[in-house]
This record gives sequence, structure tokens and C-alpha cells, in this order.
Amino acid sequence: MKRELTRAQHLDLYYYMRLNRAVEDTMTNLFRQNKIVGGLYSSLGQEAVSVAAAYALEKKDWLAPMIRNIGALLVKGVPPRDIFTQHMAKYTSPTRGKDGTSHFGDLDNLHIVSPISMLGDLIPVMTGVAMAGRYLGQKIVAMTWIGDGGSSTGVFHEGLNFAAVQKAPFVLILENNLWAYSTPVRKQVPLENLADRAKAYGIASYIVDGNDVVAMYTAAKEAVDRARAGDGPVLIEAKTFRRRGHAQHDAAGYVPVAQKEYWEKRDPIALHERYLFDEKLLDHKSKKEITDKIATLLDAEREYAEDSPSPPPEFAETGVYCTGDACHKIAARWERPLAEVTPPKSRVEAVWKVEGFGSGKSSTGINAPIHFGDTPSSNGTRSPVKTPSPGKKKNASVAARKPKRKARR
Ligand SMILES: Cc1ncc(C[n+]2csc(CCOP(=O)(O)OP(=O)(O)O)c2C)c(N)n1
Ligand SMILES: [Mg+2]
Repeated sequence: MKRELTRAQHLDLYYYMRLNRAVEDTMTNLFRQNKIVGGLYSSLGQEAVSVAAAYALEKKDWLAPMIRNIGALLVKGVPPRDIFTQHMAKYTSPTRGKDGTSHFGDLDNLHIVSPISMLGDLIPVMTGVAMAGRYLGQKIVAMTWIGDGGSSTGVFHEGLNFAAVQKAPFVLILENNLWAYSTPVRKQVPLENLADRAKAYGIASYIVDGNDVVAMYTAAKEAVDRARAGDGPVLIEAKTFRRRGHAQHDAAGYVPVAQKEYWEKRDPIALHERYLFDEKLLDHKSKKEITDKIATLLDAEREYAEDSPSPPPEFAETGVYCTGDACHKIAARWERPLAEVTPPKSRVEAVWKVEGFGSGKSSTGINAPIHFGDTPSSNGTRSPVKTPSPGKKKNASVAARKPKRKARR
């Protein structure tokens, strides 16, 4: 299977994992210089889970990251300066300095829903996004992440059941990094495989080595394809390890040394790099070029963030209470006539077909447009979205938990 990715795809995965790590290393330095305002969470050793999953999405698809998914933001197209300015609460940041962590999104262009602190709540939110995409005939997939600890919240179960019964085109990455703060996974759930949670809701699931970026991508791509095809939601359990504490303040002295050492040897970037060298997909010269490219980019982006102003004091008064239009841009965007989707006509069927779920056309006979600004669709056609083609799927490293093709409802 590994050979079935193109060289460019292999190198993309490598580049984004390296970029992910370098962005976080830069922020660790900034934190130590007291320049990071809020909490700083590390995804050291988990880069493959974020990068490969997001790499399986198309541009029109939607994602919502959790605290350890900066890699997914980078793949989706968020510039590092947004991540730096956001963590430094600068006026130039996506939230204009109102928030000091990763609570930001981009609904208009990149299709990123801002993370929510409450663990699990993004599952019903992203299920709603997936259903809205179907309603609009956009054939999109929505994706989010949840931790091993987060998979024990009530809303995880309510949300996943809701996604399952709605056959929502939704992919959930369960990032099992063995710890939820200082609680080891064994002490909070009596399951060997957290993918078993999917059985309760009759949905497909995979177990994958989260430190093998190609295996992770292969599973994610298959899951995304199945969700897009109308097979319903898919859960992927990525087995990995949190190599740092919960956040910068946590030295994680409670983690056994042997466990740390075991996983340090399974560093996802080192593993992929070794593979690329063995397969002659990377040599020392191109490795240096990538290193230099990342260093140059991040130097400039960090400088931009450091030189950016803090918000003016009077800005603190604004945005505290919602003042309607002047406060935010969020408003329902009806793509079909309101009369058509409200009683008594509200039984108009969905734009595209999901087996056993419903089918039909919109009143104009065309699918609803997708808002990128780059996809004019007055005649109902869309510009094709380029997506990497992984070829056939036979990866032995994706553990054999082949779910039934058709999800039970
Ligand atoms: C509903 C809820 N309960 C508790 C918290 C506090 N909290 C934030 S992260 C965290 C641990 C999460 O562990 P896990 O889900 O395994 O994710 P990881 O940090 O390992 O990526 C806790 C308890 C929260 N944000 N939301
Ligand atoms: Mg965890």
C-alpha cells in the first residue's frame, strides 16, 4: 500500500508532520519566553494522526480540530502566523486577541469549525455540519477528533448515536494516546480497543497505528470515501501516545519511564523518514531543502506575530454581549427558498441520495453552490476539487477490523 501513494503525497505527509512539529517547537520557545498567553498543548509524537486524517479530506470538506490537532489546521491551509498570533493573543490573530489558545475557525474559506473546550461537543456539532452539507447537496464530509478520555463523555455517545441514525457523512478520529490528563486509559474504560465503542451504534470502525502516517492516511481516506458515498459515519481509533504532559504546566511525572521510552522509539516523523530514505523517495539534499524551507517560513511567521500589536484596551469592551449584525456574521444561509423548507412544504426531499435515507432534487434542479469564492456554479457545475488518489487499499498495517460495508441503522 505504501507504494501506492505518489512520491509527492509521501513527501507532503512528511512536510506537514515536520511543519507541525516545528510550529509547536517554536511555540514552546515562545511559551518559555512568556509570550504565549493561554495554555499550550503538545501533539509531540501524535503528528501523524492530525496530518494524515486531514490530508484525506477534500478542500470542500469540513473539520473541527481539538487541542492536539494543529497539524490538521496546517494541512487545511491555516498559515502558521494565525496559530502564533492566536496563542500570543495578538490583535492580528483570527480572534483579534480575544482568545489565547486554539479556539478559532474559518467558516467562509477553509471550512474549519472552532474547537470547543467541552470534550465531545464537537461530535453533534460536526454531525450537524455533515447533515447540512447533505441537505445542500454538497457531498461534503465532516471530521473531528476526540481523545480516549473524551470518548467517555455523555455527549460522545449521544452525538455518535445521532450521527449513526442520521447516516451522516461524518468521520470521527478517536486519538487514543493512553492518557487523559493523569488518568491512564485502563482506569477510565475497561476496553482493549476503544473502536469497540462504534459497535454500540452500528457504525463502521477501524483500528490503526497512529504513529504510521501512511496507515493513518489509508484508513482515513477509506473512511472519508465511505462516508461521502453515503455509508454513514466511521470511527477510527488511532493508537498513539502523548509524549508530553497534558499542557506545558504538567511535567507528567506519573507516566512510566519505560512507556515513554517505548514510544520515543516509535516517533512518527523518524519512522516515515526512514521509510522515505529506504525507498529512495528522499535524500539528504531534499531533506535539507525541506528543513530550510520550514525554518525560513517559521522565522518570518514568528517575527510577524512578535511584531504584531496587542489589542487596544478599549477593544476589551466590545464583543462581550452579542449586538447582532455588528457583532458577528453568523446567520442562516438558505440555499433553497425558505418556503420550501418550512411547513407545509418542508417535506421536500434531500438533494442527493443516501440509500435508505431519502433522495430528490432541489427546486431549481441543481445542487446548492459551495462557498469558496472559487466555485461559481450558476449553471450547477462545480470546478473539480483535486484530491490525492491513494490507489487500491491493501495496507497490512491497518488492522483487520473490516466493518460491514453497509452500516446498520
Ligand atoms: C466535558 C469536559 N470535561 C472535562 C474537561 C477538562 N479536560 C480538558 S482536556 C481533559 C483530558 C482529555 O483527555 P483525552 O480526551 O484523552 O485527550 P488528550 O488530552 O489525551 O488529547 C480534561 C479532563 C473538559 N474540557 N470537558
Ligand atoms: Mg488522551
